[in-house]
Amino acid sequence: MAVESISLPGAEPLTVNDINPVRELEDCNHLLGDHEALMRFHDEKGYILLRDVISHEALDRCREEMFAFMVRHGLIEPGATEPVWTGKPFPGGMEESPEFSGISRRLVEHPENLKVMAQILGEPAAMIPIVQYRTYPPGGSITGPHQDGFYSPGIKNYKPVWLPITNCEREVGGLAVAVGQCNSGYFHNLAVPPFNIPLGVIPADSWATTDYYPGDVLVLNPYAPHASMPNTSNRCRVTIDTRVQSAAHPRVLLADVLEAKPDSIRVRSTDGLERNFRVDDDTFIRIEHPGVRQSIEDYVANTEVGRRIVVIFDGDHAETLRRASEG
Ligand SMILES: O=C(O)CCC(=O)C(=O)O
Repeated sequence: MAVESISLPGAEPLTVNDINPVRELEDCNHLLGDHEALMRFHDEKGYILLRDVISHEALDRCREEMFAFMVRHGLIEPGATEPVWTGKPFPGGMEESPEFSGISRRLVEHPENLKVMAQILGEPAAMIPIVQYRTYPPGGSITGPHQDGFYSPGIKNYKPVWLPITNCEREVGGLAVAVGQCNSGYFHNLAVPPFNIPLGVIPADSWATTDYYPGDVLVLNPYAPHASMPNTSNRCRVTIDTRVQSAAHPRVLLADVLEAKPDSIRVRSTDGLERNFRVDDDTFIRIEHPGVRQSIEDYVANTEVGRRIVVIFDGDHAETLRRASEG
């Protein structure tokens, strides 16, 4: 890896408005069944796009469940078959709402979908209880350019998966990826908090997008710069992004806190086992808010017994302690 991160004091951040995805993402269905070739594509281009591989039966249920949330919040009309926006403002910030709890698990753990996830991982797959559910109306939230690995250290043997639940043509604001830009380390600017990717470091002509449809899966390399595009349609963007991990060698577990100490955390994982992990300055703690790092003092003071969290671990070391987004 050439660079670990960059430092450009005074640099302007790259924004979604600076991105014009002139290229088209390529689909990788022809590489299914040849995991080495699939990974070569992923390692070189920074993504895997599979078309129409997710069970439609599971997607139909998922869409119904997400539509029920959207009707409750006035985003779409009752009985809507397309996510046409009512015009009612949406406050946002509900990507990890407990109202969605279980939807992603039911989708990912559908037997047909687990087979697809196993093809992506190259081994049997299990869901990771970190999920964002997006129901973005036109003109709503946009995800700025970033690389996932910069914000999620320590997760190994896993893959992030991004799933359109309803049609997500480019005007609905799907993801754009800077193709082939996953082998230069992190572009995030350490010199300027909050460490956005600066303008001018990613070739403008590397950005690609496509029209996404239910059944497609986009997998992102942790070093691949990506961003969502503005939604200029009359429909809401309905997508899920989650992660899948090795079933045999999981590195992420869902657990309830038994004791939070400055140098360790004792938890009971959902399989009933009690486990102890070391906590130190290298532990990335974000239990209160998924996007804000906490100090050890703050975590000890605020993490109550019984709190459900996600532990990302390496042996007995807690790499990340995160708010659980999925029960
Ligand atoms: O869907 C989005 O807006 C962002 C998704 C994303 O950045 C991801 O899946 O890593």
